[in-house]
Amino acid sequence: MSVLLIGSTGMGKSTFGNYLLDPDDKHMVDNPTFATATGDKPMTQEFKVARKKVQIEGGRNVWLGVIDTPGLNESATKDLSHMIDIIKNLNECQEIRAFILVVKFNAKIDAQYRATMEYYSKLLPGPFKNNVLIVMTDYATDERSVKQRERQRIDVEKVKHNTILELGQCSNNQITYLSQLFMIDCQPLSSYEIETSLAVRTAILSYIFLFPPIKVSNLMVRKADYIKKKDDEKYWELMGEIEGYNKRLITVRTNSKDLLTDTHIKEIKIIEKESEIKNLETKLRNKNTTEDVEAEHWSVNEEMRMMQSMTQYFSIKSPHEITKYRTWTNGGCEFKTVVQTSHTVSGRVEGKFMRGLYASITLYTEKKIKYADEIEEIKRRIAREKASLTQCKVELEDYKKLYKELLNEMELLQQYINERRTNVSKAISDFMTVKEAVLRLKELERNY
Ligand SMILES: Nc1nc2c(ncn2[C@@H]2O[C@H](COP(=O)(O)OP(=O)(O)O)[C@@H](O)[C@H]2O)c(=O)[nH]1
Ligand SMILES: [Mg+2]
Repeated sequence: MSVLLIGSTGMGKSTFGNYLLDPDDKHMVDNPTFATATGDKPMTQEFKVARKKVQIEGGRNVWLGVIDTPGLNESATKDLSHMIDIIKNLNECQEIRAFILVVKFNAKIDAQYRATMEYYSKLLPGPFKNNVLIVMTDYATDERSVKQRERQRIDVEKVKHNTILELGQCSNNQITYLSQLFMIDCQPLSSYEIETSLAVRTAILSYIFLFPPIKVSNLMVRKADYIKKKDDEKYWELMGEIEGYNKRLITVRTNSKDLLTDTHIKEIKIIEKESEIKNLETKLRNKNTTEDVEAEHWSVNEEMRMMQSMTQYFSIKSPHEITKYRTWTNGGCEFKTVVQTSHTVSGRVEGKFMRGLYASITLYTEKKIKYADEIEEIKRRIAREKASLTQCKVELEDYKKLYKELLNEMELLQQYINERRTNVSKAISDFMTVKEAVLRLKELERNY
Protein backbone atom coordinates (compact mmCIF):
# COMPACT_ATOMS: atom_id res chain seq x y z
CA MET A 1 0.00 0.00 0.00
CA SER A 2 1.13 3.52 -0.78
CA VAL A 3 0.31 6.94 0.61
CA LEU A 4 0.95 10.44 -0.63
CA LEU A 5 1.77 13.19 1.83
CA ILE A 6 0.34 16.63 1.19
CA GLY A 7 1.00 19.88 2.98
CA SER A 8 2.96 23.09 2.92
CA THR A 9 6.63 23.33 3.78
CA GLY A 10 7.51 22.81 7.39
CA MET A 11 4.32 20.98 8.37
CA GLY A 12 6.30 17.87 9.16
CA LYS A 13 5.54 15.72 6.08
CA SER A 14 9.05 14.35 5.75
CA THR A 15 9.34 13.72 9.48
CA PHE A 16 5.98 11.96 9.53
CA GLY A 17 6.87 9.98 6.42
CA ASN A 18 10.05 8.77 8.07
CA TYR A 19 8.16 7.90 11.22
CA LEU A 20 5.60 5.86 9.30
CA LEU A 21 8.31 3.93 7.50
CA ASP A 22 10.41 3.24 10.57
CA PRO A 23 10.02 5.02 13.94
CA ASP A 24 13.33 3.73 15.26
CA ASP A 25 15.85 6.39 16.27
CA LYS A 26 18.48 4.70 14.11
CA HIS A 27 16.30 5.61 11.14
CA MET A 28 14.77 8.83 12.37
CA VAL A 29 17.91 10.44 13.67
CA ASP A 30 20.89 8.77 12.06
CA ASN A 31 19.66 7.82 8.64
CA PRO A 32 16.31 9.38 7.72
CA THR A 33 14.76 8.35 4.41
CA PHE A 34 13.36 11.79 3.66
CA ALA A 35 15.50 14.82 4.45
CA THR A 36 13.91 17.04 7.06
CA ALA A 37 14.53 20.59 8.08
CA THR A 38 17.22 20.92 10.67
CA GLY A 39 18.75 24.00 12.21
CA ASP A 40 21.54 24.38 9.71
CA LYS A 41 20.22 22.49 6.68
CA PRO A 42 17.56 23.90 4.39
CA MET A 43 14.92 21.32 3.54
CA THR A 44 14.90 19.73 0.14
CA GLN A 45 11.98 20.46 -2.11
CA GLU A 46 11.47 17.33 -4.06
CA PHE A 47 9.18 14.38 -4.63
CA LYS A 48 10.45 11.06 -3.44
CA VAL A 49 9.03 7.56 -3.06
CA ALA A 50 10.38 5.21 -0.41
CA ARG A 51 9.26 1.71 0.54
CA LYS A 52 9.60 -0.35 3.70
CA LYS A 53 7.89 -3.30 5.34
CA VAL A 54 5.75 -2.15 8.26
CA GLN A 55 3.64 -3.93 10.80
CA ILE A 56 -0.07 -3.25 11.08
CA GLU A 57 -2.52 -4.34 13.75
CA GLY A 58 -2.62 -8.08 14.15
CA GLY A 59 1.13 -8.33 13.56
CA ARG A 60 0.74 -8.43 9.80
CA ASN A 61 3.63 -7.10 7.73
CA VAL A 62 2.79 -5.09 4.64
CA TRP A 63 4.83 -3.06 2.20
CA LEU A 64 4.34 0.63 2.69
CA GLY A 65 5.23 3.14 0.02
CA VAL A 66 5.40 6.78 1.02
CA ILE A 67 5.49 9.60 -1.51
CA ASP A 68 6.92 12.69 0.11
CA THR A 69 6.06 15.93 -1.66
CA PRO A 70 7.14 19.53 -1.39
CA GLY A 71 4.67 22.28 -0.55
CA LEU A 72 3.63 24.13 -3.66
CA ASN A 73 3.09 27.84 -3.85
CA GLU A 74 0.79 29.38 -6.39
CA SER A 75 3.43 29.90 -9.07
CA ALA A 76 4.77 26.40 -8.54
CA THR A 77 1.32 24.93 -9.15
CA LYS A 78 1.41 26.41 -12.64
CA ASP A 79 4.70 24.68 -13.26
CA LEU A 80 4.20 21.54 -15.31
CA SER A 81 7.30 19.94 -13.84
CA HIS A 82 5.45 19.39 -10.52
CA MET A 83 2.71 17.54 -12.27
CA ILE A 84 5.31 15.49 -14.04
CA ASP A 85 6.96 14.68 -10.70
CA ILE A 86 3.70 13.74 -9.02
CA ILE A 87 2.61 11.49 -11.86
CA LYS A 88 6.01 9.86 -12.11
CA ASN A 89 6.10 9.10 -8.41
CA LEU A 90 2.51 7.90 -8.35
CA ASN A 91 3.26 5.70 -11.31
CA GLU A 92 5.94 3.95 -9.29
CA CYS A 93 3.20 2.69 -6.97
CA GLN A 94 0.71 0.04 -8.02
CA GLU A 95 -2.10 1.33 -5.90
CA ILE A 96 -2.64 4.28 -3.65
CA ARG A 97 -4.46 3.90 -0.35
CA ALA A 98 -4.51 7.40 1.02
CA PHE A 99 -3.72 11.04 0.58
CA ILE A 100 -2.48 12.17 3.96
CA LEU A 101 -2.87 15.85 4.70
CA VAL A 102 -0.14 16.75 7.15
CA VAL A 103 -0.69 19.79 9.39
CA LYS A 104 1.41 20.82 12.33
CA PHE A 105 -0.73 21.09 15.39
CA ASN A 106 -2.12 24.60 15.79
CA ALA A 107 -0.19 25.83 12.75
CA LYS A 108 -1.79 28.30 10.38
CA ILE A 109 -3.12 26.97 7.09
CA ASP A 110 -1.20 29.47 5.05
CA ALA A 111 -1.37 30.53 1.39
CA GLN A 112 1.08 27.84 0.35
CA TYR A 113 -0.98 25.19 2.11
CA ARG A 114 -4.13 26.40 0.40
CA ALA A 115 -2.40 26.49 -3.00
CA THR A 116 -1.07 22.98 -2.45
CA MET A 117 -4.50 21.68 -1.42
CA GLU A 118 -6.24 23.37 -4.31
CA TYR A 119 -3.67 21.93 -6.65
CA TYR A 120 -3.98 18.33 -5.49
CA SER A 121 -7.75 18.34 -5.06
CA LYS A 122 -8.10 19.66 -8.57
CA LEU A 123 -5.44 17.47 -10.13
CA LEU A 124 -6.47 14.20 -8.46
CA PRO A 125 -10.01 14.60 -7.14
CA GLY A 126 -10.60 10.86 -6.90
CA PRO A 127 -8.72 10.04 -3.71
CA PHE A 128 -10.13 13.13 -2.01
CA LYS A 129 -13.58 11.55 -2.02
CA ASN A 130 -12.90 8.55 0.19
CA ASN A 131 -9.22 8.18 0.79
CA VAL A 132 -8.18 11.23 2.75
CA LEU A 133 -6.62 11.19 6.17
CA ILE A 134 -5.57 14.19 8.22
CA VAL A 135 -2.56 13.92 10.45
CA MET A 136 -1.63 16.63 12.93
CA THR A 137 2.02 16.41 13.76
CA ASP A 138 4.07 17.86 16.55
CA TYR A 139 1.28 17.03 18.98
CA ALA A 140 3.24 16.39 22.16
CA THR A 141 1.44 14.47 24.88
CA ASP A 142 3.85 14.88 27.75
CA GLU A 143 2.59 16.53 30.86
CA ARG A 144 4.45 19.75 30.22
CA SER A 145 3.02 20.20 26.74
CA VAL A 146 -0.52 19.40 27.90
CA LYS A 147 -0.19 21.93 30.71
CA GLN A 148 1.26 24.50 28.34
CA ARG A 149 -1.71 24.11 25.97
CA GLU A 150 -4.05 24.56 28.91
CA ARG A 151 -2.21 27.65 29.97
CA GLN A 152 -2.35 29.04 26.43
CA ARG A 153 -6.08 28.15 26.39
CA ILE A 154 -5.64 26.04 23.29
CA ASP A 155 -8.81 24.04 22.77
CA VAL A 156 -7.62 20.88 21.00
CA GLU A 157 -11.08 19.97 19.77
CA LYS A 158 -11.55 23.43 18.35
CA VAL A 159 -8.18 23.26 16.59
CA LYS A 160 -9.19 19.95 15.02
CA HIS A 161 -12.55 21.33 14.00
CA ASN A 162 -11.09 24.46 12.45
CA THR A 163 -8.39 22.52 10.64
CA ILE A 164 -10.93 20.22 9.00
CA LEU A 165 -13.08 23.20 8.09
CA GLU A 166 -10.17 25.10 6.58
CA LEU A 167 -8.86 22.10 4.71
CA GLY A 168 -12.37 21.59 3.33
CA GLN A 169 -12.49 25.16 2.09
CA CYS A 170 -9.33 24.82 0.05
CA SER A 171 -10.13 21.39 -1.38
CA ASN A 172 -13.43 22.13 -3.09
CA ASN A 173 -15.18 21.02 0.10
CA GLN A 174 -14.05 17.49 -0.31
CA ILE A 175 -12.77 17.26 3.27
CA THR A 176 -15.60 16.87 5.75
CA TYR A 177 -16.10 16.19 9.43
CA LEU A 178 -16.12 12.57 8.49
CA SER A 179 -12.46 12.66 7.55
CA GLN A 180 -10.40 10.78 10.06
CA LEU A 181 -7.93 12.90 11.97
CA PHE A 182 -4.94 11.59 13.91
CA MET A 183 -2.67 13.51 16.28
CA ILE A 184 0.92 12.42 16.62
CA ASP A 185 4.33 13.57 17.75
CA CYS A 186 6.94 12.12 15.47
CA GLN A 187 9.76 13.20 17.71
CA PRO A 188 8.63 11.87 21.07
CA LEU A 189 11.06 12.16 23.95
CA SER A 190 9.72 10.53 27.13
CA SER A 191 9.06 6.83 27.16
CA TYR A 192 5.37 7.50 27.75
CA GLU A 193 5.30 9.73 24.71
CA ILE A 194 7.22 7.23 22.65
CA GLU A 195 4.67 4.55 23.47
CA THR A 196 1.75 6.85 22.62
CA SER A 197 3.28 7.84 19.28
CA LEU A 198 4.03 4.23 18.37
CA ALA A 199 0.40 3.30 19.15
CA VAL A 200 -0.90 6.19 17.03
CA ARG A 201 1.47 5.16 14.22
CA THR A 202 0.12 1.60 14.28
CA ALA A 203 -3.43 2.95 14.35
CA ILE A 204 -2.71 5.16 11.34
CA LEU A 205 -1.14 2.27 9.40
CA SER A 206 -4.10 0.01 10.19
CA TYR A 207 -6.51 2.74 9.26
CA ILE A 208 -4.75 3.27 5.91
CA PHE A 209 -4.91 -0.47 5.30
CA LEU A 210 -8.70 -0.32 5.55
CA PHE A 211 -9.03 2.27 2.81
CA PRO A 212 -10.27 0.91 -0.51
CA PRO A 213 -7.18 0.71 -2.71
CA ILE A 214 -7.14 2.92 -5.79
CA LYS A 215 -5.37 1.38 -8.77
CA VAL A 216 -2.88 3.99 -9.85
CA SER A 217 -3.14 3.08 -13.53
CA ASN A 218 -6.86 3.97 -13.44
CA LEU A 219 -6.46 7.03 -11.29
CA MET A 220 -7.85 10.07 -13.08
CA VAL A 221 -5.62 13.11 -13.40
CA ARG A 222 -6.91 16.50 -14.42
CA LYS A 223 -5.25 17.68 -17.58
CA ALA A 224 -2.95 20.66 -17.30
CA ASP A 225 -4.07 23.67 -19.36
CA TYR A 226 -1.25 23.02 -21.76
CA ILE A 227 -2.43 19.44 -22.36
CA LYS A 228 -6.06 20.55 -22.52
CA LYS A 229 -5.20 23.06 -25.23
CA LYS A 230 -3.33 20.39 -27.16
CA ASP A 231 -6.34 18.09 -26.79
CA ASP A 232 -8.69 20.76 -28.10
CA GLU A 233 -6.58 20.94 -31.23
CA LYS A 234 -6.49 17.17 -31.31
CA TYR A 235 -10.29 17.09 -31.02
CA TRP A 236 -10.75 19.09 -34.21
CA GLU A 237 -8.12 17.06 -35.95
CA LEU A 238 -9.86 13.83 -34.94
CA MET A 239 -13.28 15.15 -35.97
CA GLY A 240 -11.82 16.00 -39.37
CA GLU A 241 -10.40 12.53 -39.68
CA ILE A 242 -13.69 10.94 -38.66
CA GLU A 243 -15.51 13.00 -41.26
CA GLY A 244 -13.02 11.92 -43.91
CA TYR A 245 -13.32 8.28 -42.96
CA ASN A 246 -17.11 8.54 -42.88
CA LYS A 247 -17.18 10.00 -46.37
CA ARG A 248 -14.98 7.21 -47.63
CA LEU A 249 -17.15 4.71 -45.78
CA ILE A 250 -20.27 5.97 -47.57
CA THR A 251 -18.51 5.70 -50.95
CA VAL A 252 -17.24 2.23 -50.19
CA ARG A 253 -20.66 1.17 -48.94
CA THR A 254 -22.32 2.40 -52.15
CA ASN A 255 -19.64 0.72 -54.24
CA SER A 256 -20.05 -2.53 -52.38
CA LYS A 257 -23.83 -2.44 -52.84
CA ASP A 258 -23.42 -1.85 -56.58
CA LEU A 259 -20.86 -4.58 -56.67
CA LEU A 260 -23.23 -6.94 -54.92
CA THR A 261 -25.89 -6.21 -57.53
CA ASP A 262 -23.36 -6.79 -60.32
CA THR A 263 -22.33 -10.02 -58.65
CA HIS A 264 -25.91 -11.26 -58.55
CA ILE A 265 -26.41 -10.34 -62.20
CA LYS A 266 -23.21 -12.17 -63.07
CA GLU A 267 -24.28 -15.22 -61.09
CA ILE A 268 -27.60 -15.34 -62.91
CA LYS A 269 -25.77 -14.96 -66.21
CA ILE A 270 -23.53 -17.88 -65.29
CA ILE A 271 -26.53 -20.04 -64.45
CA GLU A 272 -28.14 -19.07 -67.77
CA LYS A 273 -24.97 -19.82 -69.66
CA GLU A 274 -24.54 -23.16 -67.96
CA SER A 275 -28.08 -24.18 -68.82
CA GLU A 276 -27.62 -22.91 -72.37
CA ILE A 277 -24.50 -25.03 -72.70
CA LYS A 278 -26.40 -28.00 -71.34
CA ASN A 279 -29.16 -27.48 -73.90
CA LEU A 280 -26.68 -27.18 -76.71
CA GLU A 281 -24.89 -30.29 -75.56
CA THR A 282 -28.16 -32.20 -75.44
CA LYS A 283 -28.95 -30.94 -78.91
CA LEU A 284 -25.51 -31.98 -80.06
CA ARG A 285 -25.87 -35.41 -78.52
CA ASN A 286 -29.18 -35.86 -80.36
CA LYS A 287 -27.80 -34.83 -83.73
CA ASN A 288 -24.29 -36.14 -83.61
CA THR A 289 -25.27 -39.83 -83.88
CA THR A 290 -25.05 -42.59 -86.44
CA GLU A 291 -28.78 -43.10 -86.24
CA ASP A 292 -30.49 -43.28 -89.61
CA VAL A 293 -32.51 -40.42 -90.73
CA GLU A 294 -34.31 -39.73 -93.94
CA ALA A 295 -32.09 -37.81 -96.32
CA GLU A 296 -34.25 -37.62 -99.45
CA HIS A 297 -37.40 -39.07 -100.78
CA TRP A 298 -38.31 -39.61 -104.39
CA SER A 299 -41.52 -40.90 -105.90
CA VAL A 300 -43.09 -41.49 -109.29
CA ASN A 301 -46.74 -41.08 -109.43
CA GLU A 302 -48.09 -40.97 -112.94
CA GLU A 303 -51.39 -41.82 -114.53
CA MET A 304 -50.56 -44.03 -117.50
CA ARG A 305 -52.52 -45.42 -120.34
CA MET A 306 -53.82 -48.87 -119.87
CA MET A 307 -51.46 -51.82 -120.22
CA GLN A 308 -48.42 -49.99 -121.31
CA SER A 309 -44.97 -51.03 -120.42
CA MET A 310 -42.54 -48.30 -119.71
CA THR A 311 -39.26 -47.47 -118.17
CA GLN A 312 -38.57 -44.63 -115.87
CA TYR A 313 -35.07 -43.51 -115.04
CA PHE A 314 -34.27 -41.78 -111.87
CA SER A 315 -31.33 -40.10 -110.31
CA ILE A 316 -31.53 -38.58 -106.87
CA LYS A 317 -28.75 -36.40 -105.69
CA SER A 318 -28.48 -35.71 -102.02
CA PRO A 319 -26.44 -33.04 -100.35
CA HIS A 320 -25.78 -35.66 -97.68
CA GLU A 321 -23.82 -38.81 -97.88
CA ILE A 322 -26.20 -41.70 -98.35
CA THR A 323 -25.80 -44.70 -96.12
CA LYS A 324 -28.87 -46.69 -96.98
CA TYR A 325 -31.93 -46.68 -99.18
CA ARG A 326 -35.32 -48.28 -99.25
CA THR A 327 -37.39 -48.87 -102.36
CA TRP A 328 -40.98 -49.40 -102.62
CA THR A 329 -42.98 -50.62 -105.58
CA ASN A 330 -46.62 -51.37 -106.22
CA GLY A 331 -46.04 -54.81 -107.78
CA GLY A 332 -46.80 -53.73 -111.28
CA CYS A 333 -43.39 -52.28 -111.53
CA GLU A 334 -40.02 -52.88 -110.02
CA PHE A 335 -36.67 -51.27 -109.63
CA LYS A 336 -34.48 -52.84 -112.22
CA THR A 337 -31.18 -51.32 -111.36
CA VAL A 338 -30.18 -49.19 -108.48
CA VAL A 339 -26.71 -47.71 -108.20
CA GLN A 340 -25.64 -45.97 -105.10
CA THR A 341 -22.69 -43.69 -104.67
CA SER A 342 -22.08 -41.62 -101.63
CA HIS A 343 -24.30 -38.74 -102.72
CA THR A 344 -26.53 -40.20 -105.35
CA VAL A 345 -28.85 -43.06 -106.06
CA SER A 346 -29.81 -43.66 -109.66
CA GLY A 347 -31.48 -46.41 -111.57
CA ARG A 348 -34.41 -47.54 -113.59
CA VAL A 349 -38.04 -48.44 -112.78
CA GLU A 350 -39.76 -50.80 -115.14
CA GLY A 351 -43.23 -52.20 -115.26
CA LYS A 352 -46.52 -52.85 -117.00
CA PHE A 353 -49.16 -50.69 -115.68
CA MET A 354 -52.89 -51.16 -115.56
CA ARG A 355 -53.78 -47.83 -114.30
CA GLY A 356 -50.72 -46.00 -113.34
CA LEU A 357 -47.27 -46.12 -111.89
CA TYR A 358 -46.56 -45.58 -108.36
CA ALA A 359 -43.14 -46.11 -106.85
CA SER A 360 -40.94 -44.40 -104.37
CA ILE A 361 -37.44 -44.51 -102.95
CA THR A 362 -36.29 -43.18 -99.61
CA LEU A 363 -32.64 -42.39 -98.92
CA TYR A 364 -31.21 -42.54 -95.50
CA THR A 365 -28.13 -41.03 -94.01
CA GLU A 366 -26.66 -40.78 -90.53
CA LYS A 367 -27.93 -37.97 -88.42
CA LYS A 368 -24.45 -36.62 -87.94
CA ILE A 369 -24.06 -36.45 -91.67
CA LYS A 370 -27.39 -34.84 -92.33
CA TYR A 371 -26.86 -32.28 -89.58
CA ALA A 372 -23.12 -31.84 -90.06
CA ASP A 373 -23.37 -28.06 -90.60
CA GLU A 374 -25.74 -27.63 -87.75
CA ILE A 375 -23.52 -29.78 -85.56
CA GLU A 376 -20.55 -27.64 -86.43
CA GLU A 377 -22.59 -24.58 -85.61
CA ILE A 378 -23.67 -26.07 -82.24
CA LYS A 379 -20.08 -26.98 -81.46
CA ARG A 380 -19.01 -23.46 -82.27
CA ARG A 381 -21.77 -22.07 -80.09
CA ILE A 382 -20.84 -24.36 -77.23
CA ALA A 383 -17.22 -23.28 -77.52
CA ARG A 384 -18.32 -19.65 -77.61
CA GLU A 385 -20.61 -20.10 -74.62
CA LYS A 386 -17.94 -21.96 -72.70
CA ALA A 387 -15.41 -19.22 -73.33
CA SER A 388 -17.95 -16.66 -72.27
CA LEU A 389 -18.79 -18.73 -69.17
CA THR A 390 -15.11 -18.88 -68.22
CA GLN A 391 -14.90 -15.15 -68.67
CA CYS A 392 -18.00 -14.66 -66.50
CA LYS A 393 -16.53 -16.87 -63.82
CA VAL A 394 -13.28 -14.94 -63.85
CA GLU A 395 -15.24 -11.71 -63.58
CA LEU A 396 -17.34 -13.15 -60.77
CA GLU A 397 -14.20 -14.10 -58.88
CA ASP A 398 -12.88 -10.58 -59.44
CA TYR A 399 -16.12 -9.14 -58.12
CA LYS A 400 -15.98 -11.38 -55.10
CA LYS A 401 -12.37 -10.45 -54.44
CA LEU A 402 -13.15 -6.79 -54.83
CA TYR A 403 -16.18 -7.16 -52.57
CA LYS A 404 -14.03 -8.78 -49.93
CA GLU A 405 -11.56 -5.94 -50.25
CA LEU A 406 -14.35 -3.42 -49.85
CA LEU A 407 -15.65 -5.28 -46.78
CA ASN A 408 -12.14 -5.25 -45.33
CA GLU A 409 -11.83 -1.58 -46.07
CA MET A 410 -15.19 -0.90 -44.44
CA GLU A 411 -14.14 -2.85 -41.38
CA LEU A 412 -10.86 -0.99 -41.25
CA LEU A 413 -12.58 2.35 -41.71
CA GLN A 414 -15.05 1.49 -38.95
CA GLN A 415 -12.13 0.53 -36.75
CA TYR A 416 -10.36 3.82 -37.54
CA ILE A 417 -13.53 5.72 -36.76
CA ASN A 418 -14.05 3.87 -33.49
CA GLU A 419 -10.46 4.45 -32.46
CA ARG A 420 -10.83 8.12 -33.18
CA ARG A 421 -14.16 8.28 -31.37
CA THR A 422 -12.48 6.81 -28.30
CA ASN A 423 -9.75 9.38 -28.68
CA VAL A 424 -12.34 12.12 -29.13
CA SER A 425 -13.94 11.25 -25.81
CA LYS A 426 -10.47 11.17 -24.29
CA ALA A 427 -9.67 14.54 -25.86
CA ILE A 428 -12.81 16.28 -24.61
CA SER A 429 -12.47 14.85 -21.11
CA ASP A 430 -10.89 17.11 -18.50
CA PHE A 431 -9.18 14.06 -17.06
CA MET A 432 -6.79 11.38 -18.15
CA THR A 433 -5.60 8.23 -16.44
CA VAL A 434 -2.21 8.13 -14.77
CA LYS A 435 -1.15 5.67 -17.44
CA GLU A 436 -2.02 8.16 -20.17
CA ALA A 437 -0.60 11.02 -18.17
CA VAL A 438 2.75 9.26 -17.96
CA LEU A 439 2.84 8.88 -21.74
CA ARG A 440 1.68 12.43 -22.34
CA LEU A 441 4.15 13.87 -19.90
CA LYS A 442 7.01 11.87 -21.35
CA GLU A 443 6.21 13.33 -24.74
CA LEU A 444 5.85 16.77 -23.13
CA GLU A 445 9.15 16.48 -21.33
CA ARG A 446 10.84 15.89 -24.63
CA ASN A 447 9.50 19.19 -25.99
CA TYR A 448 9.46 21.04 -22.71
N1 LIG B 1 8.71 17.90 17.81
C1 LIG B 1 8.30 17.64 16.63
N2 LIG B 1 8.87 18.27 15.57
C2 LIG B 1 8.44 17.99 14.36
C3 LIG B 1 7.42 17.06 14.12
N3 LIG B 1 7.20 16.98 12.80
C4 LIG B 1 8.06 17.84 12.22
N4 LIG B 1 8.82 18.45 13.14
C5 LIG B 1 9.82 19.42 12.84
O1 LIG B 1 9.32 20.37 11.96
C6 LIG B 1 10.28 20.78 11.00
C7 LIG B 1 9.79 20.58 9.60
O2 LIG B 1 9.59 19.24 9.41
P1 LIG B 1 9.71 18.57 7.97
O3 LIG B 1 9.41 17.14 8.17
O4 LIG B 1 10.98 18.92 7.34
O5 LIG B 1 8.53 19.30 7.25
P2 LIG B 1 8.11 19.21 5.74
O6 LIG B 1 8.61 20.45 5.06
O7 LIG B 1 6.62 19.20 5.73
O8 LIG B 1 8.67 17.98 5.17
C8 LIG B 1 11.51 19.95 11.29
O9 LIG B 1 12.42 20.74 12.03
C9 LIG B 1 11.00 18.81 12.13
O10 LIG B 1 11.96 18.37 13.05
C10 LIG B 1 6.82 16.41 15.25
O11 LIG B 1 5.93 15.56 15.14
N5 LIG B 1 7.31 16.74 16.48
MG1 LIG C 1 9.98 17.79 3.51
